[in-house]
Amino acid sequence: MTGRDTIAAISTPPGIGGIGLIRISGTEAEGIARRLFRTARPIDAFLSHHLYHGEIVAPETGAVLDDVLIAFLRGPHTYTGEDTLEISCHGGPLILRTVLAEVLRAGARPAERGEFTKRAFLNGRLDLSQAEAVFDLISAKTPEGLSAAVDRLKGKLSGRIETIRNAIIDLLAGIEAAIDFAEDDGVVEAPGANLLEFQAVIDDLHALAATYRRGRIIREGIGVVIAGRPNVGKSSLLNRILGEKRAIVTPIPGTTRDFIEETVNIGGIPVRLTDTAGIRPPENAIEKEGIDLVWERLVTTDAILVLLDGSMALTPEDQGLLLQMHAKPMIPVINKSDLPQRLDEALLRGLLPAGTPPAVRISAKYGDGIDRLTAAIHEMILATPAEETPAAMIADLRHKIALERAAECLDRAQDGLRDGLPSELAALEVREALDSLGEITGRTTSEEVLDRIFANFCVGK
Ligand SMILES: Nc1nc2c(ncn2[C@@H]2O[C@H](COP(=O)(O)OP(=O)(O)OP(=O)(O)O)[C@@H](O)[C@H]2O)c(=O)[nH]1
Ligand SMILES: [Mg+2]
Repeated sequence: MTGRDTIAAISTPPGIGGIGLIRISGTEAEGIARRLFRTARPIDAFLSHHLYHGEIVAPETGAVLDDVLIAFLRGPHTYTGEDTLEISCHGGPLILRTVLAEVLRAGARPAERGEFTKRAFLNGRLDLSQAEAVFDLISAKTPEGLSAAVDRLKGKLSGRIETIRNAIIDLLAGIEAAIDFAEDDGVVEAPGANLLEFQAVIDDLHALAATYRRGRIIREGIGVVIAGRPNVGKSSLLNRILGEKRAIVTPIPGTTRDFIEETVNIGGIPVRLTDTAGIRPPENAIEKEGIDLVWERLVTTDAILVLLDGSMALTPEDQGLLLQMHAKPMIPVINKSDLPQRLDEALLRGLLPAGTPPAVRISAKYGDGIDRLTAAIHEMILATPAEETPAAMIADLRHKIALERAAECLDRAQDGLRDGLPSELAALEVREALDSLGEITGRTTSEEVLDRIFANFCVGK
C-alpha cells in the first residue's frame, strides 16, 4: 500500500543487549538504506529478504556509527505489508539512538505506539482481532496465555467469526429473497427465513461470548487474597506457594502489616496472591490501618482463601470473618494439619455460605495438602474442569459486547419475523448484527477505537 509516510523505531527493549533492532516501514525504506548503508561491494539492487553486512555511515560527517546487518523486505510480503528495512545494530542504547536519529534525518518519522501493527491491519495483513492478539502474545504471563494468543494470531477466532458472519449473511439473503418475492407477486409476504436457523446463530454467538470469562482469566489472571486472624499461617502459606521466603513469619500475632503481593502460575492462570494483616480488634493505629485495608481489599478481590488454624477451636474473630464471606468465591483452608486438631468442622460447615467448596486441610509449614489447595483454587477460578478448553476463545470485553449486541439484534429480528412485522425491519436488525461482528475483525471499527487499541502497544511493535 502506498500513500503513507515512512516510520521508524527501535523495536528491541531499552537497555543493553546483544542486538538492537531498528525497524523502518514505508516507501522510503530502500532509499534510507541507500543513503546510510555502506558495504565493501556496492549493491545495485537489494534482494528482498536477504541479509547484508556493512556499516551505517552518517552522510554529513562520514562517521561510521555501527557495524550492522540489514535486511530489506519488499512489500507486500512483510509484517506491515509495506517495504520494510530492518537494521540489526549492536545492542547499546546510545548506538541505537544515534542510528535512529540518522534514519529520521534520512526521511522517516518516529513511529507511534503500535503503528507497525496498525499498518499491518490497515494493509490487510491481519484483521483487528489478530492485531490485538499480537499485544496479548507479547504480554502473555503463562504458557497457556501464550498459546491462547497464538491461536488468536493464527486466526482461530477470526475463522469462527467468519463462519458466524456467513451464517448471518445467509439469514439476510433469506429475508431479502422473501421481500423480493412479496414485491413481485404483490401478495402477502412469503414466509421469512427459517426461525430455527436464526436460533442456531444466536446460540453460537452466546457460546462464543461465554468464553470471555475463561479467556480473560487466562490472559489477565485473577486476584486471590489470603485472609484470616493473626498467626493462622497466612504468610507461611504465601511463602509455601511461592517456594521462597517472601513474607516475614514469626510466632508473634500481628507480624504482617502491609499487603505482600506476588504472581504465581496456578495451572496456567496468573494468580496475584496477596498476604494480608491478620484480622482482630487492632491494638494500635498502625495495625488498624493494615486491617482496614484488608477489609477494603476483600471487597475488590476476585476470590478469597480464608485461613484457619486447625490446632485451635474457631475463635470469635474466625467466626466474624466467615460470616462476612458471601459475595465472593471463597475456599476455607484449615492450616497446621501437622498439629493435634481441635477445630470443630461441623461448626465450621454451619458458618459457611451455601455453595462453598469443602475446606482444604494443609500444613503451610511442612507443605502437606498444598497440591490439593492449588487444584481447588484452579477449580474455583474457572468453575469448569481444566480440560474443557473451547476451540476459539475471546479475552476482550470489546469482543464480548460486540457478540452480545449481534445476538440481541438477531433476537429482535427473529421476534419481528415471528410477529409478522415487515421483513424490512428484520433485515435492518440483521445488517446491524453484521456491523457488530465487523467491529471484532475491524471491518466496521471506528478510527477512535482503533487508536485506543493500538495505543496499548509499545513503540516499535
Ligand atoms: N505447626 C505449624 N506451625 C505453623 C504452620 N503454619 C504456620 N505456622 C506457625 O505459625 C506462626 C505464625 O505464622 P505466620 O505465617 O507468620 O502467620 P500469619 O497468619 O501470617 O500471622 P500475622 O502476620 O501475624 O497475621 C509461625 O510461628 C509459623 O511458623 C503449620 O502449618 N504448622
Ligand atoms: Mg503474616
